[in-house]
Amino acid sequence: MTIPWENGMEPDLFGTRRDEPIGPGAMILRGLASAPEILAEVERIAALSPFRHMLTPGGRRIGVEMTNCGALGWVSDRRGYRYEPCDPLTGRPWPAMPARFLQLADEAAARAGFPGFRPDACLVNRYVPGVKMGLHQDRDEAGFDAPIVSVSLGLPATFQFGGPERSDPVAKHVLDHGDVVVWGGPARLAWHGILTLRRAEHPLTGAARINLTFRRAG
Ligand code: MD3
Ligand code: FE
Repeated sequence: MTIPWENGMEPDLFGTRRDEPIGPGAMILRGLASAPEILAEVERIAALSPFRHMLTPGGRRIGVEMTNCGALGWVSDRRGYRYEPCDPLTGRPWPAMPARFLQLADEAAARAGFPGFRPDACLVNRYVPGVKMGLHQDRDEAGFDAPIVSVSLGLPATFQFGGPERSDPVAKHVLDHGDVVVWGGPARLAWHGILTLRRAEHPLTGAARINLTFRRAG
């Protein structure tokens, strides 16, 4: 099925493409996920497994609030970082991955050159002004063959994207409501982070930014 709000691969009236490669294996798909139904799904997920601050293995509270959907969810506590089938807060399985999430993730990955993406985990991050996510790699998944697809909703944020070494130089890109980014192949283990969110209001999310990351974790 075709997603009706997508713009296809054709140049637009201004002769530009909205699909922006930002490095080997990494591509921004501007505005691919701007449908309000996506935020309605996030509300359904958060009603079952609420956003919460997790603890780092060192015992510090993570500033970004998190929840998950799908067969596996990313968790952090004194015992470490890992994926778990049940929400430690509710003792129940994480909410199911909505069908439209699977469709969106597969569509985005395919456009970026990674067909057949079947994520089994979706980490949902919530940022309020003053919150950031420091530079890190995503390496808690069982394998790195599959890409990661991220969806940004609500307030804009500046994303930092480096290379496979922590000391590699970083490029900055502003991610706006509806922007989707795909990382795979040589970009899969790139260091990345989100700069401190600036105070602002978004008509759909208020003073918040929501980020979905679709992963093949198990
Ligand atoms: C590049 N989230 O949840 S999404 C994360 O906006 C995370 O909440 C950020 O980093 C956020 O782990 C950034 C962009 C992202 C996600 C995964 C990546 C970039 C990535 C994996 C490899 C390389
Ligand atoms: Fe990450």
